[in-house]
Amino acid sequence: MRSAITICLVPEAASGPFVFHGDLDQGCHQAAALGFDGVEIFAPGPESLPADPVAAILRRHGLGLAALGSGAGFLKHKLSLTSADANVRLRARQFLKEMILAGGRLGAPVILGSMQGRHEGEVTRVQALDWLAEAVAELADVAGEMGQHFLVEPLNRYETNLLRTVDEALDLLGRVGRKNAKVLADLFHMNIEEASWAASVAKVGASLGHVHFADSNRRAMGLGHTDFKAVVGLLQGAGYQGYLSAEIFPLPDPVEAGRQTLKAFREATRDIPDR
Ligand code: LER
Ligand code: MN
Repeated sequence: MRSAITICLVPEAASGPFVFHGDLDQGCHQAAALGFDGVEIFAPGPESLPADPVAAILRRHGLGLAALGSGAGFLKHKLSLTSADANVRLRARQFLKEMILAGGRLGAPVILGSMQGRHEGEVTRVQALDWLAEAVAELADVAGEMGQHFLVEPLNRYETNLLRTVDEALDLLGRVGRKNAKVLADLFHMNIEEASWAASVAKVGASLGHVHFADSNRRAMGLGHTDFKAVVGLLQGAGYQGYLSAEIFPLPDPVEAGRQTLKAFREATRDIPDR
């Protein structure tokens, strides 16, 4: 397993669960100085991820790109794959497609989290899940052409009423039938929604594509009450070899949150060959 830390380039998400904010080069400098293997970028959109300059920054700091968050499509542009408005749904797909192309050029997968939207008003749950399945199939195919996974993230009940558990995400992926569409397990959301770590991790198995490494209170791992060594052991047992990416609040400050994350990462992965 590899360690990653989040960098947010979206001013509207300044109070969000991201460790470094504002500047990619500066965030990468701090991530590399702490000893992370990679970074995850929460960007305003595809236009802010030009392949050559971004790849040069990552290379200069010796960092991998773990994933790209797409939530700015929702936060900044109010785009959702399940909006009642067909034009909004179309623009949401377009935004995600361009993010996937930008990610593909940088060798990283894109996350579908808050852009899944929610069912409300005239849109039934059945209708929203139909639209979501159709969009995920199309977007996974775009990702597949770039040799990438497409990451589908269940969120807690305060953020969506669509995919909230690993089971619900797996049901959707079963309908979609694309091998490169994978589940993103955010340990903060899972702490709220899942009945059992062991059952959920066992169930997701090889469909697990990425992990948001956050404690129960969304602070750095080790600062809440998650038994992270047990959880990482379960992930290892499921054969997971990807990133544990710290999508957490920068508390007490970004550097300390990063240090604590790496401390927990190292403790939890110490006995894992090649991590
Ligand atoms: C939002 O809570 C979250 O976990 C993000 O990763 C979704 O885009
Ligand atoms: Mn997350």
